[in-house]
Amino acid sequence: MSNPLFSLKGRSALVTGSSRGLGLAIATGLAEAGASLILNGVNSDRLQESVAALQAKGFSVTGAAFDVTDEAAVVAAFESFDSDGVEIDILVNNAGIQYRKPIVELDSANWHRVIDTNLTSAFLVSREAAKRMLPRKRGKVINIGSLMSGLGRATVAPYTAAKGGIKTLTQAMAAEWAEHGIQANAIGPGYMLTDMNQALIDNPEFDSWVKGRTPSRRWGKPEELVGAAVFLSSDASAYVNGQIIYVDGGMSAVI
Ligand code: GCO
Repeated sequence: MSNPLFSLKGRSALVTGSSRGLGLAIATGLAEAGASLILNGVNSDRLQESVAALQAKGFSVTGAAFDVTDEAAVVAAFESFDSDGVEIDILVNNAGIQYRKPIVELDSANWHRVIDTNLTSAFLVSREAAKRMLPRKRGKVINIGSLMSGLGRATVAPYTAAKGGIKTLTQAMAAEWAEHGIQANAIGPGYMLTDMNQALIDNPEFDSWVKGRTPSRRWGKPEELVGAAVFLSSDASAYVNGQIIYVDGGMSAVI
């Protein structure tokens, strides 16, 4: 019998960018902890496949296909949650993309695309969620950062800037919302086995660098984020605000 402190029974969670990868792993873990899940993605076919897969496991899951970078679409999505009587208790801002290019070769369109998807979306979605959480005096916002929330790597400047912003946006959210019963925190994944990283995983030199630089001597598995996500989604973190929990095999702790 797991400790009721970590139970998410009776809670609704929205996870952005959760058709696959880290978002789907986190959504699955929150569902296993008892939450009702709303998956999100822009590709409705892929989204529905993931919804069906989780429903087949007996979880309470629906899908909401909207572009988290499109302000009007975000506002409309929350208005439809309202009209459906859905209250979002837990928001996980996971949507993110990667674009690798040296700064001097980087075009501004791709800069904005990464910043919009990885950072501005967290503002847009959290603003709508918090408008509804504040009167209820309870809520959880979990922003997915990265090792790059605190460290830089060559050729991933927009991703690094966005993830650094995620860390400090989380602190700003805590500053405004903690007194109203809303806990805003972040998770900083390390090098995880995801589609986004496949090119790196397949690169023997990069693969051995990750394994040498990480105390755990391996890449992380998406499901290894679930513990931190359930903790930050549950009553167990009622007095935790503005923090980032690195789930990175120890990479950010060593030189
Ligand atoms: C890269 C990777 C990283 C990881 C992760 C590390 O190109 O270095 O994509 O950004 O995805 O964010 O925490």
